[in-house]
Amino acid sequence: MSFVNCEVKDKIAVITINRPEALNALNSQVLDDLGAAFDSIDVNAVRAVVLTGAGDKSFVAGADIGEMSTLSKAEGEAFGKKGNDVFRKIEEFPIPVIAAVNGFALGGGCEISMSCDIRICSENAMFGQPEVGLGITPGFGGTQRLARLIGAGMAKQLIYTARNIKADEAYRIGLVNAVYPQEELLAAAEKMASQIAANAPIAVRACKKAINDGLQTDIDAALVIEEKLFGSCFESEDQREGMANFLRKKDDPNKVKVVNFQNK
Ligand code: CO8
Repeated sequence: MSFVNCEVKDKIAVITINRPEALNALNSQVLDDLGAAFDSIDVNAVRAVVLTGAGDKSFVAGADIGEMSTLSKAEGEAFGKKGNDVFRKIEEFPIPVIAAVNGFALGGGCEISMSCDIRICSENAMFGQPEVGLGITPGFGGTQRLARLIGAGMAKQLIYTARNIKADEAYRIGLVNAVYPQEELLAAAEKMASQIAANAPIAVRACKKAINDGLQTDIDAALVIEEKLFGSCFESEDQREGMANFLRKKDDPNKVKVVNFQNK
């Protein structure tokens, strides 16, 4: 039995962490199942992924505290690496991943949302890094990604105080892009995924790589990364068709306005 469901429809995959009895907390098996779910996606057929949690209360309430409670130093490090490897897989997944945060996103839950490209959440969502209250540091990338996303000062405040924040504050500090009523969240995430899926997939993937790789380096090297990926788009049929469509539209506004990009 898997703790993670993956459903593919119309070029969109919806991955649901399904352990609602523990508020979708991440134990070793959930992490393994998550990795396997991402591995199972055909990134040439699917163009965007939505990641969410089962139920209407929790996205992910953190790493499994029961499982962590007896770890030794070496086991703690190994558990941290296990989570980091899966989260890095998500971060570097070739196609965009949208986190639809449908409730608690605490500790490892906040951290997994930050390994996604985009976060949107429900009005009842709650974010936080409560680890220091448990005697540990964030261990699935929280100290690194939170500081990169919302700035070091705000990240340090949230991590040192272990204070949880509600959706409106998460929106105000830029941790999430938008807040929706719970019942509208998944549809909003799927709509965004469809908008992404309608664009040229090779170009979208190149944008993700350019942003991610560029953020790891200085601006001069980053611009070279962009130039190379930009150049590579000119080997694609989708570039030729996308631009030809624009020029056709200019000649005759009644000509086809939507390109059916072929991922070639
Ligand atoms: N781990 C294991 N079980 C959990 C977790 C969790 N993180 N969160 C909730 N559960 C379980 C509860 O134990 C409970 O199970 P049971 O019914 O068997 O008693 C069930 O889920 C429902 O939870 P509650 O009854 O507590 O529900 P409430 O609505 O009363 O409270 C809260 C909801 C506020 C979310 C509360 O459950 C809570 O505080 N949970 C823990 C949140 C937390 O501290 N998360 C951070 C964990 S640390 C972490 O994520 C570190 C990541 C890096 C690890 C690196 C490893 C080295």
